Amino acid sequence: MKTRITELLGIEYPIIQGGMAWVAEYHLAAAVAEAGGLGLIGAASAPPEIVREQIREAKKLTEKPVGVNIMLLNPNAEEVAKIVVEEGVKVVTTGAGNPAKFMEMWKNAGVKVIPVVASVAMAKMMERAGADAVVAEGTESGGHIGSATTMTLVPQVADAVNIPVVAAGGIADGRGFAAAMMLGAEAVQMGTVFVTAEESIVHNNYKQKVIAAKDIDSEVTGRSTGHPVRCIRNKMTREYLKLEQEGATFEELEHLTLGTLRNAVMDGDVVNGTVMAGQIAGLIKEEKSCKEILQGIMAQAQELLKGC
Ligand code: TUI
Repeated sequence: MKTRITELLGIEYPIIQGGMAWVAEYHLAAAVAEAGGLGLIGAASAPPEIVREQIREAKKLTEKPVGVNIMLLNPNAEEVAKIVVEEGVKVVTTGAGNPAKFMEMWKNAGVKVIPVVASVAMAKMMERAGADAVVAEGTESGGHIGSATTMTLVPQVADAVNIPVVAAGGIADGRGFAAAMMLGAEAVQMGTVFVTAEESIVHNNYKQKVIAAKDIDSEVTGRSTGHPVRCIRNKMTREYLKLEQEGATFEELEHLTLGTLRNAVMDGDVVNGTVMAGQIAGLIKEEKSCKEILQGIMAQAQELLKGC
């Protein structure tokens, strides 16, 4: 399937892997790239030199394009922004902020820039700043989220900008992919389904927690702090939401989640850890390879989109 996104990125399928903190490391990114999508290394809060190392390792595993996601809340974002240029990365996505100050450097280096946005205003601002495309990310997504749903955000962003739009949030199969195309998207970005991929290095407890999740097992912590984060309900979210309801301070709440995503992903602590995942976790029933995930989605979507 050809869209402006497959042409822009030189990929076979219009599917982008989310730049998930701790999860989106080079094995997963290379596997998605080899399967025909755009794999991403999630820089998240990693030290800049680790990001450089990850980029180099990915290149050893695949010659296909692998991008980097830069999380703009990271105090090291500027250093990582320079490293992607030094390492010859061809595609950057950004999250949790406004990447305008890095745009000129990236454009001069020929890097394709795809900011993740959660509003029409931000999408328009990114187009004006020179973005090549935007990811319109709905509140169904895992991790740090905005408030608009994918169903409402994607068509509004598609109407507001001329650059291609990638839909994210709540997509994990061919039906979601086809629906996104109907809403005006030219690609999808998915995170949660890749958490459970065979090539994903997350602890098995984390994968099983996503696979066991049902439709309404999702919670959002941090609405009161201005940093809403969607994750799967567990002991941590129950304690967090109770404290939040009781009017706990930002510091008290931060204390409860500091380092807990790492603990869940790396050590398998899915009781006190933060198990970030989107609302679509309930749809995911088994571990599959990235190739099976991409080919399954494309086959189902192409059948549904016949005649469209
Ligand atoms: O960035 C994400 N998802 C993330 S980042 C992350 S790491 C983290 N861990 C703990 C606490 C907080 C973060 C986990 N998940 N998605 C992309 C995204 N970007 N969603 C929403 C936005 C966004 C929000 C506001 C983008 C721009 C924006 O603009 C505000 C501004 O600066 O004007």
